[in-house]
Amino acid sequence: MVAWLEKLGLGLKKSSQKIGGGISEIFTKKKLDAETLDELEELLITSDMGVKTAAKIVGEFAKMRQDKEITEQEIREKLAIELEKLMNPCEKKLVIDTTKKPFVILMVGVNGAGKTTTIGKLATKLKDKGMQVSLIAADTFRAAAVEQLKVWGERAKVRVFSGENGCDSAGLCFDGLKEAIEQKDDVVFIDTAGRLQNKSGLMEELKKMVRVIKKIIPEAPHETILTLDATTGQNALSQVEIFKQCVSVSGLVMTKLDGTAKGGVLAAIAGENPTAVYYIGVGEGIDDINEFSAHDYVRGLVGL
Ligand SMILES: Nc1nc2c(ncn2[C@@H]2O[C@H](COP(=O)(O)OP(=O)(O)O)[C@@H](O)[C@H]2O)c(=O)[nH]1
Ligand SMILES: [Mg+2]
Repeated sequence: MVAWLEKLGLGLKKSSQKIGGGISEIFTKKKLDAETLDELEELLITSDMGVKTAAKIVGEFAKMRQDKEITEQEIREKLAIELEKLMNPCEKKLVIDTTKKPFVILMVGVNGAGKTTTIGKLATKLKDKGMQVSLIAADTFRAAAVEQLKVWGERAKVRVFSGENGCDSAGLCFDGLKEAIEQKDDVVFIDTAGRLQNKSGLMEELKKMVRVIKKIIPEAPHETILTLDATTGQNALSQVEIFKQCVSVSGLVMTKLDGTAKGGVLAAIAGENPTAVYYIGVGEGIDDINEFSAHDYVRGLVGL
């Protein structure tokens, strides 16, 4: 756990430097007044927390006594408390119901968001817990995508179901799920394509995939996880909206929180389009992922 907190702190460093540095600059006169509140709001917006979330948080600061001296540390603590309150409802565990065999997890998200990598990381975790896991390579558009999933399958020592390059992804899901049922897999991850530049095409493909999945297992997919790349900042917010229009997103994984100053975007999502957050990723390695903890995340973000 300590190792993870260190990783998380390091990962969020750019974000916390921006927010922490901003707080130091704003509160040189150690006063909470209309001017500093405005500046704080601006800082939160430029830290990708979104207009609505920033206003809400600053509203809480405005309720404090404004004539009293306040230290930088107190500002950080207060910010962490308010952000944690906002984000707590999004802290959800990804629970695998083992009575559902196989438990089907559909991974969606734009190209490069980190779907395949996240599948590899999560498959490893579940396999280590003793579950029988398989992966379906339904991003059939690019040969490299299938190869990448196979590499993760080898690392995680789990079966990968794939078809011919360019084959129909829904058809592949159908065959892959039949195989998973025969093999009595506990969990199946379905990796999908994310070519958002052809939005309607992609969305139709995803919808078709879900229809086909339901033909085999009516209550599946049991989870539809949207993977978001933190470095895209506010764009992640519109991705949540777009994907929710097309599939029933049950939770999020936010990747690449390492090396970006845009870590605040998760607070924007919590404020504007609350969605369960299952995991956060802070690197490319197999262990660079952990369950989302609002408390740890917020403290890392604010630099506490
Ligand atoms: N730094 C960093 N890189 C990541 C993370 N997750 C994924 N990546 C990298 O992002 C790139 C795209 O990931 P990929 O899984 O192929 O995305 P996909 O197109 O959604 O399947 C790869 O180079 C990954 O190694 C993360 O949490 N941190
Ligand atoms: Mg991929």
